Amino acid sequence: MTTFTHEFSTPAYKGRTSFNTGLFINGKFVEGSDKTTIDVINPTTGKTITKIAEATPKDVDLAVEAAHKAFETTWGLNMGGSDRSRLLAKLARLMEENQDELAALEALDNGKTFSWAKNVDTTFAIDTIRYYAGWADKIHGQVQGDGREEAFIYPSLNPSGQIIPWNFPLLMMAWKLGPALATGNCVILKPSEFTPLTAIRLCALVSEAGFPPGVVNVLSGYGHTVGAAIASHMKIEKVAFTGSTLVGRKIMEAAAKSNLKDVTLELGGKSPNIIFDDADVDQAVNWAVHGIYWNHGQACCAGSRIFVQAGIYDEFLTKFTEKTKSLKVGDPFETDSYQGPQVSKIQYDRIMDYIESGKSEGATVHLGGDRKGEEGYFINPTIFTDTKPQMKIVQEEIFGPVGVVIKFEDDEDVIRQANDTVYGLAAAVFSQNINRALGAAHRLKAGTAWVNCVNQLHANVPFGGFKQSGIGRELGEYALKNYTAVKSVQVNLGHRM
Ligand code: TXE
Repeated sequence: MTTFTHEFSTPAYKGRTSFNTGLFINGKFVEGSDKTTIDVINPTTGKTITKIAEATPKDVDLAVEAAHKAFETTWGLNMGGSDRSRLLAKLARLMEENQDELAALEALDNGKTFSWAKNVDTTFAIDTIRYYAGWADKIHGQVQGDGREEAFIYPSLNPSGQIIPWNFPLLMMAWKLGPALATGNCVILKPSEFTPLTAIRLCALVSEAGFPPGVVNVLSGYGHTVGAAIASHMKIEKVAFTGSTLVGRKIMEAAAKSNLKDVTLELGGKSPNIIFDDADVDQAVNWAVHGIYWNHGQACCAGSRIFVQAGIYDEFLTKFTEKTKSLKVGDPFETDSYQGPQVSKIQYDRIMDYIESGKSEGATVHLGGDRKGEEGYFINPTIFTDTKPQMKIVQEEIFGPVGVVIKFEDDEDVIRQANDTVYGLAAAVFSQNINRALGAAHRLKAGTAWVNCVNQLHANVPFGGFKQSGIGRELGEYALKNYTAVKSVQVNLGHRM
């Protein structure tokens, strides 16, 4: 079994990490049943960082068995909410104590900057676990009755499968683990094969916090093998997935064809960011830059279609271009880097193909459109103008640092264009007229509508998509519904037949 040891000696972080890279099943690190491994690549250099154990469907069976056993003995209805709360709070504290190391691992295999990983990803992940620690002893049902009978409606708990992507590895894990563990579920979680390091490292903290064996199982592996085995498993009663719409469909199909397990999906987006002519232009520029370039454009809610009203279009484009030029693209461990490499060669190629398609369909590359440097998967922040509504770069999720800036004339037209996509994850509007802004927010078909801001996410605010951006909501009280099933127990209070 392999151990990953690494000495970080960078401007942003100095420190040592060393941990087992096995699968985490029933509270122990183990090899995969076929003893195969996966190479983890550093996107900054394109070189291998380490090898991790690769799970197979046989390992899914082992994890499911462990989860069922834990559910029947130490977890589920066998541990009270206040004890689950205490364990989650302890996990949050351990994450805080190891926050720099977790942020460094995130920067290493994902390529995001250490400072974003520390100040956003890991901080928000800790907040999320702590938020759900608060819920664990407040999960309750209802009592309803007509005087002759009382029906107690309370949650019954299922073991759940969770499949997460590579863009916010630790954060997506926290979004999934928090509500599942708070409600007494056991979990079989598959991290992305591109970014498994923080998920594996977190397992040691889960053990240290005192979660019973089998409650959290983490299986690194590929989607078409382990992910598919989770989605179609007959003894997993729920699957929660974040990733592409393409794979989301497969998950739903597998759930339907196997045991009709409950499904929640958080999928792609092509979010509109609408700047009306009465917006504070400088603020709108700052937010729009963050909207599209945050996390290298690899955010499902990225404001990738920037609609700007004709009267301020030239001023906005000039200022937006200047601000975008000022973003430093470089090593994620340099303290002044804003943007690191894209996560993988596959993702890099996918984005460059989109840039080529924009060019060949006749859009103008206003800025960027090329790679940065010779090593790793860096792409310069890119702005397209002169687009047409049906171009691929306007309709499809690029998931890279590529924004399209579109001029519009009137409010009606921009709402129609903004809603003209298969997605409906998020949207933003900028205006100093509150009636105009709220009116637009109301009519945008999106699970989240931001007014005079973008990419604001909080543990207590639900997040999820309309249309093909997904099913269900994560975060907030809503996410508890993803892991509970209502049971009605009806009690006869003396009514005789
Ligand atoms: O995603 P996949 P990819 C979008 C984004 C990106 C595109 C492709 O547009 O360019 O998807 O990225 C697992 N059964 N998003 O190919 O494949 C996989 O191992 C079960 C948006 O990397 O969907 C990983 O753990 N699982 C998104 C997870 O699914 C399967 C974030 C996501 O990978 C599987 C990521 C299968 N058959 C990409 N195939 C967001 N909503 O934030 C793969 N997986």
